[in-house]
Amino acid sequence: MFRKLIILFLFISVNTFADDGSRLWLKYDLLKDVKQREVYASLTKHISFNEDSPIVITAANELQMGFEGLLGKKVLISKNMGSKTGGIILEISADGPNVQNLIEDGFAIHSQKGNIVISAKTPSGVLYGAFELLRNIQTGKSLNKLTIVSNPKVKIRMLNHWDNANGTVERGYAGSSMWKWTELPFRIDPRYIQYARANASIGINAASINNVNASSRFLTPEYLEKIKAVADVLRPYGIRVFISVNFRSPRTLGGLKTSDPLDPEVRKWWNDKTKEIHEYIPDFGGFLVKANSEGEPGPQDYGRTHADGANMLAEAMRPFKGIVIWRAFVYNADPKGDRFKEAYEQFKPLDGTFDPKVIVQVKNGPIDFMPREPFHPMFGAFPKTNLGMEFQITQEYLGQSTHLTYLAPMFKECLDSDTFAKGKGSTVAKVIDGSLESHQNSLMAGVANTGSDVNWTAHPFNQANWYAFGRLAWDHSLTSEQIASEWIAMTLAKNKTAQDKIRTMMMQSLPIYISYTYPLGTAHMMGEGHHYGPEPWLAKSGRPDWTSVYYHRADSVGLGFDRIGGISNALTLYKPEVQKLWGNPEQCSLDYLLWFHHVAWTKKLSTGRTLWNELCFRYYDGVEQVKKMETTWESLKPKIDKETFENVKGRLKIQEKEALWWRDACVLYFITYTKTPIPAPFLHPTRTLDEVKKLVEIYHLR
Ligand code: BDP
Repeated sequence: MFRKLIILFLFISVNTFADDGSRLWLKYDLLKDVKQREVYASLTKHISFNEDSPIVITAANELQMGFEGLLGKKVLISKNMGSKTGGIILEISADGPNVQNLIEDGFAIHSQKGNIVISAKTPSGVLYGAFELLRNIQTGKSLNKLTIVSNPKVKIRMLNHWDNANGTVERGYAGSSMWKWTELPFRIDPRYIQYARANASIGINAASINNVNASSRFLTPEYLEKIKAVADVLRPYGIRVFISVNFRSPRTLGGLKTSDPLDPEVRKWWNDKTKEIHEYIPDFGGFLVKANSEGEPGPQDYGRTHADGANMLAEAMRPFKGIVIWRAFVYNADPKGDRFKEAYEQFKPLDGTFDPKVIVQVKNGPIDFMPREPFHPMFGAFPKTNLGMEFQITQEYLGQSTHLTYLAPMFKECLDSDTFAKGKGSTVAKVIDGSLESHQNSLMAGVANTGSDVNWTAHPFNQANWYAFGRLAWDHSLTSEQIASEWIAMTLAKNKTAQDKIRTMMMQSLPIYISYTYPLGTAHMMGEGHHYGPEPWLAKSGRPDWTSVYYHRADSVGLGFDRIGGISNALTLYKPEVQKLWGNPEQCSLDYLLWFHHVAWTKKLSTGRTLWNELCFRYYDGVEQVKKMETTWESLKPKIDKETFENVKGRLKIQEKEALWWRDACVLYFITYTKTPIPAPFLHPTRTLDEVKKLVEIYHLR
């Protein structure tokens, strides 16, 4: 009787187990299908390796852990398998039919003489191969007759953490910093290892650990000790650490009179500091620099250029493998200018003057991580400079941690854009993977969305954006649907119908978000400072280009920023083919229309509606679509873990409330210009513009 009770208790506890999301996509829960488990088990009877580097050992351990969880059996690891079959061989080798086509970090998986061989030229390649094999099992793929050859398209696949020494995270929406600086180097939080595993599983091989608005403190011996401890944890997972540096450090830290990059003492200071860092972290990745941007110090403070600053650091890095990542996110406060053009204009004369060790990191669009931006005009216009991509995974302008927005389609839209730099097919992806101009260094960075929250990203679906970023950095030709399918199968649901529904929800989520926030190519209308919720009426700020009216330019005639003529002419920064695409308001895609044109409220668009009616349609429809997402999610209840289900359900409710906030704020504000009623069948909002303006206080945002 007692035994029966225990069994019953175990049964109940297993079935009520709530998933707190902490295991991300590496859940390794026992596969329910016994037959399927047996098939996998027969192919994974042992694990062996031919070279015991720490990274290869990591790979073997990960496989062991994965098999134990997924297949419910402990598999032994040994050096050299002998004549056994039915196992996994991890093999570092320089040649061989599959290995010849591999570059650093690439891997091949094939069946050979009754075993599955994961081969690579480097230990990290073996690690990525091991995770690929596990992913195949997690997503229920067959392991028979495997022939996978996979090379990363981009060399440095990196997360940028905007984490501060005091534990806060700039634009972080998932708790506080995951780095426990006060505990380091003495205590290693086990989450660092989970973090490393998650990154390695999607091919991320670099992390800058502190905010780009950088404190010099990170270069002190005290902090280098701490960063070394982090680097030691990440190293066996193939991840190299970068530090964001403050350009004024020679003065603030070194006591010098200047930080002028051409001053010999300043150069010596950086040379010595770089050497010192390498004593702590021999495989140091390099520096990430935000200079002369939003008040940060930089070479222009001394009448020098970005290239002078970057090249000085590159010189300090010369004896080592590391590199210098120099951000192109710069803009001056010129009320007569157009911020769209600032970075291009500051950097264009410097093309060809940067040291090969420098990568200029460019945000995907010309303004600032807006939900939809045309690709940055620097892509395709700097043939002699290594250009890297900077995406924002943390959803500063994309609903932060309450709105469900799957970002892979946004990343893809930018990567797949054609710059026409060298004729048709010169995509942004080819610029940043180095293939268009045969550059050796290539980079894709993503501003991380990780924090101290148990599930890392607050919104369970935000995990998918971290996942998608890594997968696309590895292979930008993957489709958003493919990536979503993988992620769903590994995290949320095994049931096919449920998977399909969730994928559809994810694929529709970004267009829905854009619809009730920034339709038709509007931009930068969010609340001041906190960047949450709408504030299209914002007309005064520290700088004109921090207001909303600077961007939407609403007046009694129409809406949108004329970048064809007028003060801007920004469209001319693009190649003629691109100009043709966006230059004519009759032909310009509605997605980008108001980025480039000031369109009359009464103008009939390709949809048959006037601009005003179309705008209203999108705002109202966006809200309805959120409600539909809620209904879909409700229908998935029996198929989803309870805790995750309730978590998402609650956030969708907030999303609905805030979609309404966006809708009412924008239509009530723009109607003051159009003076045209909201078209039927939509009903005029029940609250007034003044009431909506007060919401920012009611929601405690200000
Ligand atoms: C902006 C953020 C700000 C960052 C800046 C940057 O609001 O917090 O410091 O980007 O990228 O979008 O440097």
